[in-house]
Amino acid sequence: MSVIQDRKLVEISIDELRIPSEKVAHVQLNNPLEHALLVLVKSGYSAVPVLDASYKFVGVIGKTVILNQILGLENFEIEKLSEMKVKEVMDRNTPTLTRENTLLDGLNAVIDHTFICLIDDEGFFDGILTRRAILKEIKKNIYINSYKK
Ligand code: 2BA
Repeated sequence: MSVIQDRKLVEISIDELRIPSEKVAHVQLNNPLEHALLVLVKSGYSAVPVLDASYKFVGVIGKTVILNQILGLENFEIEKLSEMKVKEVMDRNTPTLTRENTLLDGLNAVIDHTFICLIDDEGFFDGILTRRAILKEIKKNIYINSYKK
């Protein structure tokens, strides 16, 4: 069933579309790049959240930035994968939302990002909102409304 139905986009909280933190692949600040690349390749995702040791959200790391870091002038400098840590190359400027934000906030955010990390009021990681979840929900609503007419 659609969670939108006759409700406005601003009345629906992101909580209803959230992927909970325990189902989200992540890496930690002090992990070597080798571990992060392994998580990314094995999970199949192009980017995943980065958490600190207390599970607070810090940023995002993706395959492209790792491969760029180890790319030398003529070949890949594979030893860098064990020498460098996630915290040295990750992106710390990614937007976040909370469960209480609305579907409209989520829709605005996923225009420029494939997923948005959710945090609680103390900064602890609280799951993600994906572009797929938002688009699926909006698509269901379009179908429901087109059958009503
Ligand atoms: P990408 O990894 O670039 O994935 C782009 C889209 O490809 C995903 O969109 C999904 O539709 C599909 N996809 C990729 N890998 C998949 C897999 N292992 N299983 C099922 N479908 C897969 P979204 O679902 O909208 O996800 C957007 C982004 O959110 C992903 O981008 C990834 O960076 C992140 N993501 C999604 N679920 C995640 C999870 N459980 N753990 C960590 N990151 C996740």
